[in-house]
Amino acid sequence: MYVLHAVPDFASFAVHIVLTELGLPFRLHLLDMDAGDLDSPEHRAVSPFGKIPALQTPDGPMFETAALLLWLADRHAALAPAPTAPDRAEFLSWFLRTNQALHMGAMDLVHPYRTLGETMAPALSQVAHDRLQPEIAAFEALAARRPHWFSPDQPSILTYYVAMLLRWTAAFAFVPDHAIRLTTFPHLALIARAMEQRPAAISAAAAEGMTGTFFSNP
Ligand SMILES: N[C@@H](CCC(=O)N[C@@H](CS)C(=O)NCC(=O)O)C(=O)O
Repeated sequence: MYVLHAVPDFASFAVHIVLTELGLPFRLHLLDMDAGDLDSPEHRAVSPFGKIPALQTPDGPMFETAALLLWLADRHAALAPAPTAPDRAEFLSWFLRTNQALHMGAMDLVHPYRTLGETMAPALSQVAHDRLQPEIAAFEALAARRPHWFSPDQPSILTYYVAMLLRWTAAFAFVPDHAIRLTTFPHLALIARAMEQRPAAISAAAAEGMTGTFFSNP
């Protein structure tokens, strides 16, 4: 059985949904950040940098959101083009871009004070916002093309990963004026709406205290 080290509404949410979507046996190991659980030896044994998410697998512990999602998709042959599929190349490019640019940008928008301190936080937030706008526009253009791995018609590890990050950029911006909503990104809004209506996402969201339009209009 998999054990997912999670904090509600952290990056573990996407992995939680994917485990549920795949119908895999797993246990949610909820940690309390304020109580110092992320620094405990037990968590550090699975997640050496003390971050969320981490996953205990039959092959050993794993950390990094993208690694977990990709490994689950490959191991269970679902939710991503197979390694030998012709569209694997393009899928992988967008998946890594999500991890490197969207995820990192969202972190700076939500937690700019962690990188530059309280005084410079609004400036970093502005930079993150200005970088994320064209980044999200590129994902909007991808969504308009509707490849089967980034479409409202079926879930993938990419649709769930991006939907989670769009929740963050819309709802958790450190500077409220820098929030990026889906009103000007209609194709991404379609994906977000479709993903939040899937039973797996509804069930994982409910377990983490989220309901309703948690992706499309959080
Ligand atoms: N690159 C890492 C980032 C992980 C990360 O920063 N997770 C956040 C939660 S979303 C965390 O653990 N924050 C607690 C902390 O930084 O102390 C990944 O994708 O897994």
